[in-house]
Amino acid sequence: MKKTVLSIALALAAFQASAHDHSTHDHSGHDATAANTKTYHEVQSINDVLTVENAHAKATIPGVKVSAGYMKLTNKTDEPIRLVEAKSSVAEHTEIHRMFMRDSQMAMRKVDSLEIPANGTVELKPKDYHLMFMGVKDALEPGQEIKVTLVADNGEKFDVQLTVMPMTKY
Ligand SMILES: [Cu+2]
Repeated sequence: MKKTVLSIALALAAFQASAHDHSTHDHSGHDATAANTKTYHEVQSINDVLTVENAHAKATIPGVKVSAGYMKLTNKTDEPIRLVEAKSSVAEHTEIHRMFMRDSQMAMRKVDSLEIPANGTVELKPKDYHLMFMGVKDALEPGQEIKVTLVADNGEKFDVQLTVMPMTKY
């Protein structure tokens, strides 16, 4: 299964290589990303409904079983999409979170739903919405691909591939 996912990832990466824009990414200072740039998905057209860009997750720190995932989601339909659940086999619990300021400190909480406006976008990014992986089973290593299933309130599921990025990226 893992092998299948990887070969699809490589095929996709090759296919998208021509559209790959390096200018928006900082590739300096982390040699381990040589592998990442091969498997990194700039754009994943999931289906007629959703496009995902720049989906990535943080590598885990040794001994810490928590990670976060980020991506830009584009809704291609005339109806809003409400994501109510995220699932991944890499962690005991995967949740949709949002960071906010509380008493001048950053805090975060689980959100019940994340709305992608009709014909609009939402970005999961540091200090904002993100996926939270808690109870990560095996350390997430840079270059690894992990699958996350996003579930909408109408039951529709979207499988997204996230590339694990080195901690130095943050
Ligand atoms: Cu969080």
